[in-house]
Amino acid sequence: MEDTNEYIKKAQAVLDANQLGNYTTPNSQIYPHQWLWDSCFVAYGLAEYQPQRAATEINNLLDAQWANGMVPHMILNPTAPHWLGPSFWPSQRSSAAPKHVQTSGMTQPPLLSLAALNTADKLPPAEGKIFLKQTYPKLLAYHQWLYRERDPLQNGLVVLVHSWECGLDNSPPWIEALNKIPNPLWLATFFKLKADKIGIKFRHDTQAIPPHQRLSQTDAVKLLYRAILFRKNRYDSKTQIKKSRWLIEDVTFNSILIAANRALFDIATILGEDLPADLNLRMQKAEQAIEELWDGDTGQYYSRNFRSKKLIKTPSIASLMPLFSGCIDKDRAQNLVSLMGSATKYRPAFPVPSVPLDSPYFDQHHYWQGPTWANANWLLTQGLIRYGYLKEASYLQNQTLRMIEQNGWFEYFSPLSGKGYGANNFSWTAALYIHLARLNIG
Ligand code: 2M8
Repeated sequence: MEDTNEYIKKAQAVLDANQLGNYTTPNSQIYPHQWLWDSCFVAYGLAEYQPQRAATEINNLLDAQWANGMVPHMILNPTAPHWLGPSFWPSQRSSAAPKHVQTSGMTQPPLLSLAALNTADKLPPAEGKIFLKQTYPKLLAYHQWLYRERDPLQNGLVVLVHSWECGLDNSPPWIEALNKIPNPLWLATFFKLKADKIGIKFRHDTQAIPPHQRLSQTDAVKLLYRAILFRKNRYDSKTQIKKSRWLIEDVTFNSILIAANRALFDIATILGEDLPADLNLRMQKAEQAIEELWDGDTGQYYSRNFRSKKLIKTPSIASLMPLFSGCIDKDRAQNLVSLMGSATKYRPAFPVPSVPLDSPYFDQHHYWQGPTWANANWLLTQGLIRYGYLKEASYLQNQTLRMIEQNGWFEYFSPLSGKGYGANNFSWTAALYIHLARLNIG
């Protein structure tokens, strides 16, 4: 058996192969742009051996920051033929978009402050401080944008306008909420005539990867249509929140944001700065507001429909993510750990499946509706460590490493057999392999 160092070298080769100038694509063929949370995960891996490249990765994200503070979820490679390229996202429709680069019009889970703090920690001390000094105002503006434009009720929970923002594109709670909204007549007719099926031949992901492993064509058309509606509103959050019915206070996103708020606070402290009082207040509110997403009957957290204010009680891996926030109490954490250990739900041979095994949605091959993902396992490992569940964290760390070693650098894996699916040579799998392999849980 090859030893861990050999695998780390292979992981580094994956990250090199996917490097494109100042950033690392998730996979150079299937995902030829820069993605926000992918690059944050990549920065965690890079920081272990090339912290300067991790800093460059983060700086490239921040260089595309919009004037209102938003950091876009995709920074586009103008020459790549891809369905979500510059012609799909004419970011110039918003006056807040940067002129020197083309981007998407929405954001993604806000791991940035965490990744920046971790990178600074791995740089030589003086360089780390300079890096934080340069990035702090931008990180601050990003957190301010999230609470100013996405928390309209000022309750501490941020609202997402599209499932691409939560990163778990076709996760059952999001799809279920979407399916409750009637389609306009032309789209309903389109589906009735099965005209959406024609498009699958033109999707470059389904040309390279068996279609049943990818987002279904019906879901893909619906997600594209919802993004186009946001584009029509010039990516203006206020207008979208006023008009759209597909608005969700997402539990994964808000859990990550709470952890990132704490990192932003730490960065401010290192620099001798005080966070603005109103932001501080909202950050405190957020830590209490996550409790509104708790459901006592089923003993887990859920995302909430912003319009109806009802929890979307469809189980998915998102229900476990408040462990990452670090702000829930010990009893709640214990509940989630027990849930994660349940053999009929989240504990197959290669945990943690993106939806529980007993869910009607569960399909071991199908994108965010069953497979195990390295980034979700990494978030949960960090959460378990935060709450002192070291045995459980080591188990998850080991299973994740073995799964990747035995099956390759895939985008996602069967939780039952460990077999890899989706894109191969996937950056966050490689980067998080490196980070997890070096993580000393004790
Ligand atoms: C997937 O999302 C993009 C759209 O943003 C896509 O479907 O093309 C998701 O898995 C997302 O979490 C990820 O960041 C992105 C790139 O890896 O791919």
